[in-house]
Amino acid sequence: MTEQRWKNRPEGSNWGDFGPDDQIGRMNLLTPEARLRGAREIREGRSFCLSLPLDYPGGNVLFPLRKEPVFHHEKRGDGHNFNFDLSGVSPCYCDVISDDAVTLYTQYSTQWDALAHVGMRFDADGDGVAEKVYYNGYRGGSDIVGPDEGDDHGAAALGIENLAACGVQGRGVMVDLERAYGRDRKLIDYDALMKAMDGMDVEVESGDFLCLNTGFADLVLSMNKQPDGEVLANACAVLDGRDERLLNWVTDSGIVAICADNFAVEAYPSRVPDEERFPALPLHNHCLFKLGIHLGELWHFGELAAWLSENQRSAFFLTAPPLRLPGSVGSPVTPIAMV
Ligand code: UVW
Repeated sequence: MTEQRWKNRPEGSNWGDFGPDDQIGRMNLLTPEARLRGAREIREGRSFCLSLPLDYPGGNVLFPLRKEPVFHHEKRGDGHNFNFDLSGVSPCYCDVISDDAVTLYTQYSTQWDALAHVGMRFDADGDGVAEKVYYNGYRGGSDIVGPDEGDDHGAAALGIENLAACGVQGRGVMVDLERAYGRDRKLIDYDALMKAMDGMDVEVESGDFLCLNTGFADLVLSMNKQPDGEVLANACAVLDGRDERLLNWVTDSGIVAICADNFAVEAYPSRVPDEERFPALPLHNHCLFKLGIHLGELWHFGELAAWLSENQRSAFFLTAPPLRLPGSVGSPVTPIAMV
Protein backbone atom coordinates (compact mmCIF):
# COMPACT_ATOMS: atom_id res chain seq x y z
CA MET A 1 0.00 0.00 0.00
CA THR A 2 1.40 3.40 -1.00
CA GLU A 3 2.18 5.77 1.83
CA GLN A 4 0.62 9.18 1.96
CA ARG A 5 2.69 11.97 0.45
CA TRP A 6 2.11 14.18 3.47
CA LYS A 7 2.37 14.16 7.24
CA ASN A 8 0.61 17.45 7.67
CA ARG A 9 -2.84 17.56 6.05
CA PRO A 10 -4.10 21.06 5.15
CA GLU A 11 -6.96 22.16 7.37
CA GLY A 12 -10.30 21.60 5.66
CA SER A 13 -8.85 19.30 3.00
CA ASN A 14 -9.93 15.78 2.04
CA TRP A 15 -6.43 14.52 1.22
CA GLY A 16 -6.22 10.76 1.58
CA ASP A 17 -10.01 10.24 1.73
CA PHE A 18 -10.01 8.78 -1.79
CA GLY A 19 -6.69 6.96 -1.30
CA PRO A 20 -3.04 8.02 -1.14
CA ASP A 21 -2.63 7.95 -4.94
CA ASP A 22 -5.90 9.62 -5.82
CA GLN A 23 -5.64 12.10 -8.70
CA ILE A 24 -9.29 12.92 -9.47
CA GLY A 25 -10.50 14.28 -6.14
CA ARG A 26 -14.21 14.88 -5.87
CA MET A 27 -14.84 13.28 -9.29
CA ASN A 28 -14.84 10.12 -7.18
CA LEU A 29 -18.40 11.15 -6.23
CA LEU A 30 -19.47 10.95 -9.88
CA THR A 31 -20.99 7.52 -9.29
CA PRO A 32 -23.18 5.47 -11.67
CA GLU A 33 -26.20 6.73 -9.67
CA ALA A 34 -25.11 10.35 -10.11
CA ARG A 35 -24.70 9.82 -13.88
CA LEU A 36 -28.11 8.15 -14.15
CA ARG A 37 -29.65 11.06 -12.25
CA GLY A 38 -28.16 13.29 -14.94
CA ALA A 39 -29.38 11.06 -17.79
CA ARG A 40 -32.94 11.28 -16.42
CA GLU A 41 -32.84 15.02 -17.19
CA ILE A 42 -32.94 14.23 -20.94
CA ARG A 43 -36.60 14.74 -21.78
CA GLU A 44 -36.76 16.81 -24.96
CA GLY A 45 -33.75 15.52 -26.90
CA ARG A 46 -32.53 19.08 -27.31
CA SER A 47 -28.84 19.96 -26.96
CA PHE A 48 -26.85 23.13 -26.31
CA CYS A 49 -23.18 23.80 -27.07
CA LEU A 50 -21.64 25.38 -23.97
CA SER A 51 -18.35 26.48 -25.52
CA LEU A 52 -17.25 29.83 -26.83
CA PRO A 53 -15.48 29.68 -30.19
CA LEU A 54 -11.94 28.93 -28.95
CA ASP A 55 -10.53 32.10 -30.52
CA TYR A 56 -12.62 34.15 -28.07
CA PRO A 57 -12.21 36.37 -26.03
CA GLY A 58 -9.75 37.68 -28.67
CA GLY A 59 -6.47 39.45 -27.91
CA ASN A 60 -4.99 38.80 -24.50
CA VAL A 61 -6.58 41.27 -22.13
CA LEU A 62 -7.93 38.77 -19.57
CA PHE A 63 -4.57 37.17 -18.79
CA PRO A 64 -1.76 38.49 -21.01
CA LEU A 65 0.29 35.27 -20.87
CA ARG A 66 -2.50 33.34 -22.61
CA LYS A 67 -2.66 33.99 -26.31
CA GLU A 68 -5.06 33.36 -29.16
CA PRO A 69 -4.70 30.11 -31.12
CA VAL A 70 -2.20 30.26 -33.99
CA PHE A 71 -2.35 27.83 -36.91
CA HIS A 72 0.68 26.30 -38.58
CA HIS A 73 0.80 24.42 -41.87
CA GLU A 74 3.67 22.12 -42.69
CA LYS A 75 5.67 22.54 -45.89
CA ARG A 76 4.89 19.98 -48.56
CA GLY A 77 6.66 20.09 -51.90
CA ASP A 78 6.80 23.67 -53.13
CA GLY A 79 3.84 24.71 -51.02
CA HIS A 80 2.16 23.60 -47.84
CA ASN A 81 0.15 20.62 -46.70
CA PHE A 82 -2.95 22.78 -47.05
CA ASN A 83 -5.10 22.87 -50.16
CA PHE A 84 -2.49 20.40 -51.35
CA ASP A 85 -3.21 19.02 -54.80
CA LEU A 86 -2.56 15.27 -54.69
CA SER A 87 -2.04 15.23 -58.44
CA GLY A 88 1.46 16.42 -57.43
CA VAL A 89 1.99 12.96 -55.87
CA SER A 90 0.45 11.06 -58.77
CA PRO A 91 -1.28 12.56 -61.82
CA CYS A 92 -4.06 10.00 -61.45
CA TYR A 93 -5.20 11.51 -58.10
CA CYS A 94 -7.85 14.23 -58.01
CA ASP A 95 -7.96 14.91 -54.23
CA VAL A 96 -7.12 18.19 -52.50
CA ILE A 97 -5.98 17.78 -48.89
CA SER A 98 -5.54 20.09 -45.89
CA ASP A 99 -3.90 19.38 -42.51
CA ASP A 100 -3.14 21.78 -39.71
CA ALA A 101 -1.40 22.20 -36.38
CA VAL A 102 -2.18 24.78 -33.76
CA THR A 103 -0.43 26.53 -30.89
CA LEU A 104 -3.20 26.43 -28.36
CA TYR A 105 -2.94 27.95 -24.90
CA THR A 106 -4.98 25.32 -23.11
CA GLN A 107 -6.67 27.86 -20.83
CA TYR A 108 -7.27 30.70 -23.28
CA SER A 109 -10.99 30.14 -23.78
CA THR A 110 -13.63 27.61 -22.63
CA GLN A 111 -11.60 25.28 -20.46
CA TRP A 112 -11.08 22.95 -17.51
CA ASP A 113 -8.45 23.58 -14.84
CA ALA A 114 -6.60 20.36 -13.97
CA LEU A 115 -5.76 19.69 -10.33
CA ALA A 116 -2.14 20.43 -11.30
CA HIS A 117 -3.12 24.01 -12.21
CA VAL A 118 -2.92 25.55 -8.72
CA GLY A 119 -1.06 24.39 -5.61
CA MET A 120 0.54 26.33 -2.77
CA ARG A 121 3.68 26.66 -0.70
CA PHE A 122 2.79 24.42 2.22
CA ASP A 123 4.63 22.42 4.89
CA ALA A 124 3.28 19.00 3.92
CA ASP A 125 6.19 17.13 5.60
CA GLY A 126 5.58 18.87 8.92
CA ASP A 127 9.29 19.77 9.15
CA GLY A 128 8.76 23.52 9.23
CA VAL A 129 9.70 24.00 5.57
CA ALA A 130 7.05 25.00 3.05
CA GLU A 131 7.35 23.33 -0.35
CA LYS A 132 5.40 23.59 -3.60
CA VAL A 133 2.54 21.17 -3.01
CA TYR A 134 -0.61 20.26 -4.93
CA TYR A 135 -3.77 18.22 -4.19
CA ASN A 136 -3.19 15.05 -2.16
CA GLY A 137 0.42 16.00 -1.47
CA TYR A 138 1.82 15.74 -5.00
CA ARG A 139 4.95 17.91 -5.32
CA GLY A 140 5.98 20.68 -7.63
CA GLY A 141 9.50 19.81 -8.79
CA SER A 142 9.17 16.02 -8.77
CA ASP A 143 5.58 15.18 -9.73
CA ILE A 144 4.78 18.39 -11.56
CA VAL A 145 7.93 19.47 -13.35
CA GLY A 146 8.43 22.59 -15.44
CA PRO A 147 11.33 24.32 -17.20
CA ASP A 148 12.61 25.84 -13.92
CA GLU A 149 13.17 22.33 -12.58
CA GLY A 150 15.22 21.43 -15.63
CA ASP A 151 12.96 18.89 -17.29
CA ASP A 152 9.84 20.33 -18.84
CA HIS A 153 7.69 17.21 -18.82
CA GLY A 154 4.66 18.90 -17.32
CA ALA A 155 2.32 17.28 -14.85
CA ALA A 156 3.34 13.67 -14.35
CA ALA A 157 0.65 13.70 -11.65
CA LEU A 158 -2.74 15.45 -11.52
CA GLY A 159 -2.68 16.25 -15.27
CA ILE A 160 -5.91 16.74 -17.18
CA GLU A 161 -5.78 13.22 -18.64
CA ASN A 162 -6.95 11.94 -15.25
CA LEU A 163 -10.18 13.92 -15.58
CA ALA A 164 -10.62 12.80 -19.19
CA ALA A 165 -10.37 9.17 -18.14
CA CYS A 166 -13.32 9.64 -15.70
CA GLY A 167 -15.83 10.03 -18.52
CA VAL A 168 -17.09 13.45 -17.60
CA GLN A 169 -20.87 13.09 -17.79
CA GLY A 170 -23.46 13.75 -15.16
CA ARG A 171 -26.09 16.14 -13.89
CA GLY A 172 -25.45 19.84 -14.38
CA VAL A 173 -27.36 22.20 -12.12
CA MET A 174 -27.68 25.81 -13.25
CA VAL A 175 -27.67 28.77 -10.90
CA ASP A 176 -28.47 31.81 -13.03
CA LEU A 177 -26.65 34.59 -11.21
CA GLU A 178 -27.22 36.96 -14.11
CA ARG A 179 -30.99 36.53 -13.70
CA ALA A 180 -30.68 37.07 -9.95
CA TYR A 181 -28.18 39.93 -9.86
CA GLY A 182 -27.71 41.41 -13.34
CA ARG A 183 -24.40 42.13 -15.05
CA ASP A 184 -22.75 44.52 -12.58
CA ARG A 185 -19.78 43.14 -10.66
CA LYS A 186 -21.05 41.44 -7.51
CA LEU A 187 -19.19 39.25 -5.06
CA ILE A 188 -21.34 36.20 -4.40
CA ASP A 189 -21.02 35.01 -0.81
CA TYR A 190 -22.91 32.14 0.83
CA ASP A 191 -26.03 34.22 1.48
CA ALA A 192 -26.16 35.55 -2.08
CA LEU A 193 -25.70 32.06 -3.56
CA MET A 194 -28.38 30.55 -1.31
CA LYS A 195 -30.78 33.40 -2.11
CA ALA A 196 -30.31 32.83 -5.85
CA MET A 197 -30.70 29.07 -5.47
CA ASP A 198 -33.83 29.37 -3.30
CA GLY A 199 -35.38 31.87 -5.72
CA MET A 200 -34.95 29.40 -8.59
CA ASP A 201 -35.74 26.22 -6.67
CA VAL A 202 -32.29 24.85 -7.36
CA GLU A 203 -31.29 21.76 -5.44
CA VAL A 204 -27.78 20.42 -5.52
CA GLU A 205 -26.88 16.82 -4.72
CA SER A 206 -23.64 14.98 -4.23
CA GLY A 207 -22.11 14.16 -7.63
CA ASP A 208 -23.61 17.22 -9.41
CA PHE A 209 -21.74 19.77 -11.54
CA LEU A 210 -22.57 23.26 -10.24
CA CYS A 211 -22.94 25.60 -13.24
CA LEU A 212 -22.99 29.38 -12.85
CA ASN A 213 -24.34 31.68 -15.52
CA THR A 214 -23.22 35.26 -14.88
CA GLY A 215 -23.61 36.82 -18.36
CA PHE A 216 -19.81 37.22 -18.68
CA ALA A 217 -19.40 34.95 -21.71
CA ASP A 218 -22.27 36.70 -23.50
CA LEU A 219 -20.57 40.02 -22.77
CA VAL A 220 -17.29 38.63 -24.16
CA LEU A 221 -19.10 37.47 -27.31
CA SER A 222 -20.77 40.85 -27.75
CA MET A 223 -17.31 42.48 -27.81
CA ASN A 224 -16.64 40.65 -31.06
CA LYS A 225 -13.00 39.71 -30.38
CA GLN A 226 -12.10 43.29 -29.32
CA PRO A 227 -12.53 42.77 -25.56
CA ASP A 228 -12.48 45.73 -23.22
CA GLY A 229 -10.35 44.53 -20.28
CA GLU A 230 -11.47 47.34 -18.01
CA VAL A 231 -15.16 46.57 -18.55
CA LEU A 232 -14.67 42.81 -18.15
CA ALA A 233 -12.61 43.21 -14.95
CA ASN A 234 -15.59 44.95 -13.37
CA ALA A 235 -18.47 42.97 -14.85
CA CYS A 236 -20.80 40.23 -13.67
CA ALA A 237 -21.00 38.02 -10.61
CA VAL A 238 -17.96 36.21 -9.22
CA LEU A 239 -17.79 33.87 -6.23
CA ASP A 240 -16.31 35.32 -3.07
CA GLY A 241 -13.49 32.88 -2.30
CA ARG A 242 -12.86 34.65 1.01
CA ASP A 243 -16.25 33.77 2.44
CA GLU A 244 -15.72 30.84 4.82
CA ARG A 245 -19.41 29.92 4.80
CA LEU A 246 -19.38 29.67 1.02
CA LEU A 247 -16.25 27.50 1.14
CA ASN A 248 -17.82 25.26 3.80
CA TRP A 249 -20.91 24.87 1.63
CA VAL A 250 -18.72 23.81 -1.31
CA THR A 251 -17.09 21.23 0.96
CA ASP A 252 -20.40 19.87 2.28
CA SER A 253 -22.34 19.96 -1.00
CA GLY A 254 -20.62 16.97 -2.62
CA ILE A 255 -20.44 18.82 -5.98
CA VAL A 256 -17.78 17.37 -8.27
CA ALA A 257 -16.97 20.58 -10.15
CA ILE A 258 -17.85 24.25 -10.45
CA CYS A 259 -18.28 25.48 -14.02
CA ALA A 260 -18.75 29.19 -14.65
CA ASP A 261 -19.03 31.39 -17.70
CA ASN A 262 -16.57 33.93 -16.27
CA PHE A 263 -12.78 34.09 -16.30
CA ALA A 264 -11.84 32.52 -12.96
CA VAL A 265 -15.14 31.51 -11.22
CA GLU A 266 -14.00 33.77 -8.36
CA ALA A 267 -12.87 37.39 -8.19
CA TYR A 268 -10.13 38.19 -10.69
CA PRO A 269 -8.02 40.35 -10.86
CA SER A 270 -7.23 39.12 -7.35
CA ARG A 271 -7.82 41.35 -4.36
CA VAL A 272 -4.83 42.20 -2.18
CA PRO A 273 -5.20 40.18 1.05
CA ASP A 274 -5.15 41.72 4.56
CA GLU A 275 -2.93 38.98 5.93
CA GLU A 276 0.37 37.45 4.81
CA ARG A 277 0.58 34.09 3.06
CA PHE A 278 -2.98 34.23 1.81
CA PRO A 279 -3.82 32.79 -1.63
CA ALA A 280 -4.42 35.19 -4.51
CA LEU A 281 -7.14 32.78 -5.65
CA PRO A 282 -8.74 31.43 -2.44
CA LEU A 283 -11.52 29.50 -4.20
CA HIS A 284 -8.94 27.84 -6.46
CA ASN A 285 -6.99 26.99 -3.31
CA HIS A 286 -10.06 25.50 -1.64
CA CYS A 287 -11.24 23.57 -4.70
CA LEU A 288 -8.15 22.52 -6.65
CA PHE A 289 -5.64 22.24 -3.80
CA LYS A 290 -7.68 21.15 -0.77
CA LEU A 291 -10.61 19.18 -2.18
CA GLY A 292 -9.72 18.14 -5.73
CA ILE A 293 -12.74 19.93 -7.21
CA HIS A 294 -12.17 20.77 -10.88
CA LEU A 295 -13.04 24.26 -12.13
CA GLY A 296 -14.50 25.01 -15.55
CA GLU A 297 -14.12 28.56 -16.85
CA LEU A 298 -15.34 30.72 -19.71
CA TRP A 299 -18.12 28.26 -20.50
CA HIS A 300 -21.02 29.74 -22.45
CA PHE A 301 -24.34 29.27 -20.68
CA GLY A 302 -26.50 32.11 -22.08
CA GLU A 303 -28.82 30.10 -24.34
CA LEU A 304 -29.13 27.16 -21.99
CA ALA A 305 -29.85 29.40 -18.99
CA ALA A 306 -32.60 31.18 -20.94
CA TRP A 307 -34.16 27.87 -22.01
CA LEU A 308 -34.05 26.44 -18.49
CA SER A 309 -35.66 29.58 -17.10
CA GLU A 310 -38.47 29.54 -19.72
CA ASN A 311 -39.11 25.89 -18.95
CA GLN A 312 -38.87 26.24 -15.17
CA ARG A 313 -36.01 23.81 -14.95
CA SER A 314 -32.54 24.04 -13.48
CA ALA A 315 -30.99 20.61 -14.20
CA PHE A 316 -29.70 19.03 -17.40
CA PHE A 317 -27.44 16.25 -18.61
CA LEU A 318 -23.88 17.47 -19.06
CA THR A 319 -21.11 15.91 -21.14
CA ALA A 320 -17.77 17.70 -20.84
CA PRO A 321 -14.63 15.61 -21.34
CA PRO A 322 -11.36 17.54 -21.61
CA LEU A 323 -8.67 16.53 -24.12
CA ARG A 324 -6.91 13.37 -22.94
CA LEU A 325 -3.60 15.19 -23.15
CA PRO A 326 -1.09 13.69 -20.71
CA GLY A 327 0.74 16.22 -18.55
CA SER A 328 -1.45 19.21 -19.31
CA VAL A 329 -2.57 21.49 -16.48
CA GLY A 330 -5.72 22.53 -18.32
CA SER A 331 -7.70 21.75 -21.42
CA PRO A 332 -10.08 23.32 -23.86
CA VAL A 333 -13.51 21.69 -23.68
CA THR A 334 -16.67 21.71 -25.74
CA PRO A 335 -19.30 20.95 -23.11
CA ILE A 336 -22.73 19.82 -24.29
CA ALA A 337 -25.96 20.06 -22.34
CA MET A 338 -28.94 17.86 -23.12
CA VAL A 339 -32.42 18.56 -21.80
C1 UVW B 1 -5.73 31.82 -13.35
O1 UVW B 1 -4.91 30.97 -13.19
C2 UVW B 1 -5.44 33.28 -13.14
O2 UVW B 1 -6.92 31.57 -13.76
P1 UVW B 1 -7.84 30.37 -14.13
O3 UVW B 1 -7.73 29.24 -13.21
O4 UVW B 1 -9.08 31.11 -13.94
O5 UVW B 1 -7.66 29.99 -15.55
